[in-house]
Amino acid sequence: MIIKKIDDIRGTEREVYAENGNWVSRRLLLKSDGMGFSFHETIIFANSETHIWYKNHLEAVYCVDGEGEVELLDDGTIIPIAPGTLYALDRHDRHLLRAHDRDLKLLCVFNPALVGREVHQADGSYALLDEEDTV
Ligand code: 9YT
Repeated sequence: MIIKKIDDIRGTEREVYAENGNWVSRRLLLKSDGMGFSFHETIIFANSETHIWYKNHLEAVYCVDGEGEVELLDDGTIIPIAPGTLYALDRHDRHLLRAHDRDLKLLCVFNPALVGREVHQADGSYALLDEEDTV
């Protein structure tokens, strides 16, 4: 059995900050853990907007704290995000993720699993990487 504690991840390779400063992702499970998915605690900082398009991954996101919204770029639909809400990007939906006036705390699952220190590429995606690739 694998046991991880969030406090043991802070300040390590598994704590990844967005290059634009919009979020921090603490990666509790990665590809190397062998579960077939990765599992992250992600904090989206208050009053931020992030363009995301996970064209190479499926992601499910469950909100446990804060308040924000997702805007789907295909049709402009706005989905309010609050504790208890899950959204799953089953269509690789292009979207904007906004945190309102408090940080959003999200639990995120990625399939295929992220391998390590991925940050968003210019188009909002993560590259598909093998463990030996560096990011
Ligand atoms: C919800 C979302 O996709 N935020 C961006 C960060 C990502 N979840 C990650 O790498 O943990």
